[in-house]
Amino acid sequence: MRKPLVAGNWKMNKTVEQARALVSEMLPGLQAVSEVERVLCPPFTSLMAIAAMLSGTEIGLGAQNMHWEAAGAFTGEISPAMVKEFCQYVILGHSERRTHFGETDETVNRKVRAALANALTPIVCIGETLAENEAGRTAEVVSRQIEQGLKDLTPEQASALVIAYEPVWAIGTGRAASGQDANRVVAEVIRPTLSRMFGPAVAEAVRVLYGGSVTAANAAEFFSQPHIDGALVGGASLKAAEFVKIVEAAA
Ligand code: G2H
Repeated sequence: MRKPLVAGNWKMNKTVEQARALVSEMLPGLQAVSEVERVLCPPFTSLMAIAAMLSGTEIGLGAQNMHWEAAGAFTGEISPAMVKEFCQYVILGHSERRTHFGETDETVNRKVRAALANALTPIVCIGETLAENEAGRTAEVVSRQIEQGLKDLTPEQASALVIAYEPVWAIGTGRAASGQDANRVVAEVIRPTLSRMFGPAVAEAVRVLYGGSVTAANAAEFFSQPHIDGALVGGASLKAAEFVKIVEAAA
């Protein structure tokens, strides 16, 4: 019922020339897997070039961040309309943005509302740190991130977004959560929180991805879980053959 989605978060990697080469290498493999919604999220500087390469394909393009304001004196920032020129998706609230750039649930909420108002699909990242996990605070942290990050959305808006559950201790560390553990958080915390806020139909309809050290070797373990609808892939999305394998595993 929920179409699987696999997005590649390239983070701060690839010049335009390198980005073009990577996309050329993976494009034929990606195009063959139409059962999966496929999204590439290169850095801002490559969006225009990659948009041109993806034009006429069903592969989506996403930015990794944006500001919530429409325009103005915000040096170094990118507006929703600028993202919308090239993209259909935008990753918001990634833990690296929260940790290194001071993003909070409140700023994530502003960005989510701005993305939806500009007809962009937000991929909203949530997840607990290692210390929170070990202190048994996963449910509290994850539900707070949803309650505050998705505050004041209508059920219709909420049903249009995508959530990426990324336990912070699993990101880029090579130490993925187990499929069962991730599924349990989605089933017991994420969907019930969405249900309380927006009703059971929305909670069932929203796609929830797993993120954190997903590889071709472990992807199937996540995709076989009933509540996990795909993945937000970092490091492994920079390797063409491996990323195609991950997308194939979601089909
Ligand atoms: C988590 C993920 C992509 P990686 O940040 O968002 O990255 O797969 O490298 O852990």
